[in-house]
Amino acid sequence: MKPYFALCLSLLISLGGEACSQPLPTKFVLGKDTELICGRDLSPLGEYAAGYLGVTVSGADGASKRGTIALETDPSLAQEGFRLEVTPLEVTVTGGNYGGVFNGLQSLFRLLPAEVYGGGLGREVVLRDTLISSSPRFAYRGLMLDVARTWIGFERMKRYIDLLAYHNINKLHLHLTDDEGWRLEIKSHPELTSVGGFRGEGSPVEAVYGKWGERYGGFYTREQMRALIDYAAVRNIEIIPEIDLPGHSRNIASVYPEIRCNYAPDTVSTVGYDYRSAWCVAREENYRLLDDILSEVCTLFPSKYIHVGGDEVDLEQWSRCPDCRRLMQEKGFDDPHRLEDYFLERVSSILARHGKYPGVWDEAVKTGAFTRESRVYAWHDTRKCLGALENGYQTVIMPGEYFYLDMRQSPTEDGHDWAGIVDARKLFSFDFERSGITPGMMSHVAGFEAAFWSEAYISHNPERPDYLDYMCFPRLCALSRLAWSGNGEGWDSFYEELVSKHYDRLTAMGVRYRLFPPKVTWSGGVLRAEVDDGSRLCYKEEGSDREQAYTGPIRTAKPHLYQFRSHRGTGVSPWVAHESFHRTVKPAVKITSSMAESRQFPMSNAETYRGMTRTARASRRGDWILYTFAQEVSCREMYLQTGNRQLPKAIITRGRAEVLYAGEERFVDAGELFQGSITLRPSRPIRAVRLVSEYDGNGTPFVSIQPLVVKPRL
Ligand code: TNX
Repeated sequence: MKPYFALCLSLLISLGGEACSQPLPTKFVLGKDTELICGRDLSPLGEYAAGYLGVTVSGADGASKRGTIALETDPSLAQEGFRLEVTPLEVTVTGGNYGGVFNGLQSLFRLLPAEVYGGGLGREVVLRDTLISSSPRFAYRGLMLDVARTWIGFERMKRYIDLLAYHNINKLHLHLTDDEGWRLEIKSHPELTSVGGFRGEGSPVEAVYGKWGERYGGFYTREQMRALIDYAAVRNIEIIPEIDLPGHSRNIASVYPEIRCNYAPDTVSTVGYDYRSAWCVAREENYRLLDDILSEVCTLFPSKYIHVGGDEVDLEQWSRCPDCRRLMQEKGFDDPHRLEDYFLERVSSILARHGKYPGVWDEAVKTGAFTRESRVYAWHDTRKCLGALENGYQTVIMPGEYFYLDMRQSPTEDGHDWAGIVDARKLFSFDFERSGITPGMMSHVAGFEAAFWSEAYISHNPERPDYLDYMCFPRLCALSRLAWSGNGEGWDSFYEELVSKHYDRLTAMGVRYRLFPPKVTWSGGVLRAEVDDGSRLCYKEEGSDREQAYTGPIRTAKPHLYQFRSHRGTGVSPWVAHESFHRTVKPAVKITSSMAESRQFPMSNAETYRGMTRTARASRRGDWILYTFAQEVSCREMYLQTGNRQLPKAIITRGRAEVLYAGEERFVDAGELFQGSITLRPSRPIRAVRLVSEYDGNGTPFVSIQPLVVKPRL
């Protein structure tokens, strides 16, 4: 019987026949008397929902006092699809399965005031009659978090699971191991985390990202991971673990050096550190160790797929190894890539014994020989997506140019840029047809995944959640929409929805999201900043950190002295400025060093401002890099950087800068390098600058030198 009639009937009985003359509610009122009803199979979901809605849960046959919310499944609906119906007496959330009910609940949350995300609504809310039916376009809607480079602990991971759940994202791919960290306890080999979980300060695992003076790291115990798996499962999220093999394995190779190839490495260039990162393919004992590790992973994780990496293997290590060469000969392989196939096939057969399939990065299917039972994560570009699809692999679409959340969101912000500039709008614009993916290939598309790689995060204080939030939102809102229903509505419509709905929701969730940058113009001596998203504009002047409210255009002849940003709720835009702020000059400079230059990246790269230079080895104490200017340089600011752009790796680990001012004979100290770099604000013209190392090594076989960034006096 429909509860509406049931209520009428029960009122009839209790009030002796006069009941239906009582006015019936015309709208559903959600309040503390509302009851939530669900069957036993949905009870974790009932508890979850009740916590947010501030209502109580009854069993499936609970009697309604005043309106009910019913959760139920109907297998005739699509998997993960749902129907959400609001009538004056009842809210019904019907799902094709558990995930469908979950998705329907999220849809209900979106009908409620944003405070619902704070838990326990705590006030009455009147709901309009509604009927929403929906089902996802793709079964795979994922986020990859790289917890190996930058550690994200248990509680913070739970928060992320919640945030993903609010966005109907149903896969959390955890990159648990890499050169810089091993983050999952393996009971049969505790050293993997007791040693490999930490780097720097006495660990055989070198610190490489500018955090030198401290031990850094962490890991999930098996019990914690089980708790995360369960926590995620209640929220319709499957955790897919990744153990990155056979490359990106410098960490485990530092803990168990015997897994490496059989030749003496060059450790002169690394100041004593064995930089090799690949497993030896020919060493039989390696497969026993892998069996131990992967068997534990397979029994811990319910997911059908275990991601085993396969990306960016340094094939030279295998070419130099006599054992690997012999194996190639024995097997008749003419290409070292076939060794990767062989290695991963062995790994897959371990997984198969546990009823699991491999997930791999696209390199792993380069030869096309690898098992079709694998799921391919196509990350390089759209061509690689095509390649995997054409070969008939189930493919997760995630080309860096659209889906890499470690890419910067505008040209002057933090983040990598090797795959381009990726903001929410770019992500949202992904188009199958334009990428050459034909309707015939679509059955092989598993869905989308965004990836947050974290080697550049370490320099941004991973202890603060702001950076991760800022890099993930609202780009994940766009991913969620793209994967759930596509981008057919167009960006303008989606942006309008971001501004009118999502920004307030993200604020209620406590997400430190990114607002799009304000527009800054300067004309007729008037500097203006504008926003179109209802955010509050602020500015600061050069030489001061004080952020003041922007109340109107600024009359100035020096627009380069101002920077602007805007705030809305917990969201913040990047600092932006008039283009004159970013103007640089390229004074003629000669760069010399006590370290030899690499052949591949010669000094002329940085000297001509064309690109990065590398030395032929890491720096030792006393090593120097000297920048000599053809003419004295008078400037507002000069930025000298060792290491990769946006990434304090391959830096002069610790050192100082010295300046030779015009007309002087001696270099004078100009300060300590911070993460291999320094910004000078010289008050007098400069002839030369010298960076001097005070530390041995940097965990890599070279120092990178970036072109100077010199800002003129205007
Ligand atoms: C490439 S994507 C990598 C990662 C880096 C990332 C930086 C992939 C499979 N490998 O190791 O963190 O680029 O964007």
